[in-house]
Amino acid sequence: MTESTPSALTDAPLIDGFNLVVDALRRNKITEIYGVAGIPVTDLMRVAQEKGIRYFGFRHETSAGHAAAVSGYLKQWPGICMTVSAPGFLNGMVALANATTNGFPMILISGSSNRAIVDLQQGDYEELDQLQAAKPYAKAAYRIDRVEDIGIGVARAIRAALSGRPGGVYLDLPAALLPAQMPLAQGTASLIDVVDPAPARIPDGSAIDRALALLSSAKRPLVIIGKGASYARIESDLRTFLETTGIPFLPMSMAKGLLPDDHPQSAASARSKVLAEADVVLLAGARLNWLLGHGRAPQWAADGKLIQIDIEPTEIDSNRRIDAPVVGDLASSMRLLLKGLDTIPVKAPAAWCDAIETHKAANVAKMVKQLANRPVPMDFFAALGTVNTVLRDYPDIYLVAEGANTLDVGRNLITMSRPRRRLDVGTWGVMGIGMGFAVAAAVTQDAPVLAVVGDSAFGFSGMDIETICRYKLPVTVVVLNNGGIYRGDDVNRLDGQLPGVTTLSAMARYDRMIEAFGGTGYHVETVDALQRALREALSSGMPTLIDVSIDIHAGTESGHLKKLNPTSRATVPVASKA
Ligand code: ADP
Ligand code: TZD
Ligand code: MG
Repeated sequence: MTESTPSALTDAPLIDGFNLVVDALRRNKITEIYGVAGIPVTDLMRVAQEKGIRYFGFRHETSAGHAAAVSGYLKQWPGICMTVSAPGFLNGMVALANATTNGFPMILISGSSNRAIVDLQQGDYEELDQLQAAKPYAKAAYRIDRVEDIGIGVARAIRAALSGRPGGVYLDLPAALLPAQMPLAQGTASLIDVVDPAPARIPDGSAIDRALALLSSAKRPLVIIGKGASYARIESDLRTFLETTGIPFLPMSMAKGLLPDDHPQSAASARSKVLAEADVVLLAGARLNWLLGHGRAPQWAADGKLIQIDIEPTEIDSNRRIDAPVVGDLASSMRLLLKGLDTIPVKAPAAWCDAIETHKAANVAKMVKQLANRPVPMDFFAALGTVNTVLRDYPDIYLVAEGANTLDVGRNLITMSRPRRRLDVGTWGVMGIGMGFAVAAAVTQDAPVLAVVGDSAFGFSGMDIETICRYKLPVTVVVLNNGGIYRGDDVNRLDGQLPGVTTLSAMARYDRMIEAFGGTGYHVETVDALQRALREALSSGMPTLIDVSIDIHAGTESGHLKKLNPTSRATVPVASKA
């Protein structure tokens, strides 16, 4: 950790790799690092902390990685996760791969062992060829071998994470690099301030005209808003575009709140109808992956036409023909579409909007009836409806969501009114984002956070409530405890006394876990008790966990993904053992 040790030969002051890495990060607006300490990065973390970067130490690298990823999503700037070699690195890889899949900019920086020994597989401490291991799952992967290349290595990582479709970048720092020294003046001069790493990509004028012409011919137009639009922060122009044209919109999960869920043009409560009937659909930062039935029948009208705005040219035609591709960044594209309305006006036909309105009203009435129930034990509707009631008083709260029924029912019931406030399992449906996302939302947004998680989902990152308590973050965790993955009433088909495949402990008291770390716990069994506990938790602004007892028979196998699990044996009667 030498910043100014004179060189024996020249007397010139020296700087080491520890300081150069930290200086390179600081010069590029990195203000937080999430990680788990150990050989060879502990001192790197200490130098970072010494020089003013906030360091958040986790209990598991996957949580730290998820924190870095969601920090990237919220800040439009790479979040940094730092891990030790081999096992720590691999724990972080889940988060890096998830970031790449979702388009979140992050950099996983990992120390690595002695290259000469690793490459000959001679059995070094924590031996692993990390660069090769990272490559298939990262948007880009680099190793910095020489101290004079630290500036370039960090610059490349930042640019790769942010440019085009953002993603996860791996940066390998061999242990020997960190104490290596070079003259201070040259070292400082070697650092790079990254300029314009996410340049605008202006779409062609003809692409804009083609898109508008198609929209203006539509009888049943629809706009689908994805998390690319949330990331690109286009809420203002998007709203003007939608309100000028009157086109109904459907937000993808993490795009909820970009326009308020209660906006009159939201078609969320008529989702199946609009997908099946729309004749022209504009995709704004959303991919036609499994979450949208690949854009195909039976969910979609087979003869509908599509417009897709995306920064990634190869996304076009990936699942279905795109009639009017707009390859460009969403901010520029939306600005040009809006301007283009002067010459090519677009107006959604009233008959279509009225039909959606009627359908919505019927669905909303059904939901209101369902929400009036207050069963004991609670089901998912009662619990999540209550969460929604309380959150009306907290429109700025960041909501983290994971689980199956907890996630799916919550997505429908919990309304969002501000952009980028809903953070969830995203494209992969990955469990374990909970505590990491909550930490990063709390520390980067300086705002209260509510994590609503299934009891299984909580288990993947639950130990990091200790992290939440240690940093005294304003995070409330609501665990919907139905004693299982999906449901708590699975049976062991061989021996009914033993747990079934999806069974967890229904009598588990997750609230007592947070008490062990100095936080506040509640255990609730009724709607009223949940409402009271949640209000107290949110007004305290302190780490709190509410264990919510849910009927073990509530919920469906695979949540809303039943069709991906068509041959489930969950409902097949257990064969007699006689
Ligand atoms: P969702 O899960 O909400 O449907 P996806 O992650 O599938 O969203 O899609 C997001 C899309 O947005 C990706 O294809 C990505 O390339 C694109 N995207 C991300 N940032 C931008 C941007 N600034 N401009 C244009 N497209 C973007
Ligand atoms: N492992 C990982 C990393 N991600 C996954 N998605 C799964 C396993 C499989 N899985 C799901 O897809 S949802 C889920 C698992 C284990 C948990 C559902 O149970 P829960 O939610 O208690 O969190 P509900 O409310 O009981 O449905
Ligand atoms: Mg559960």
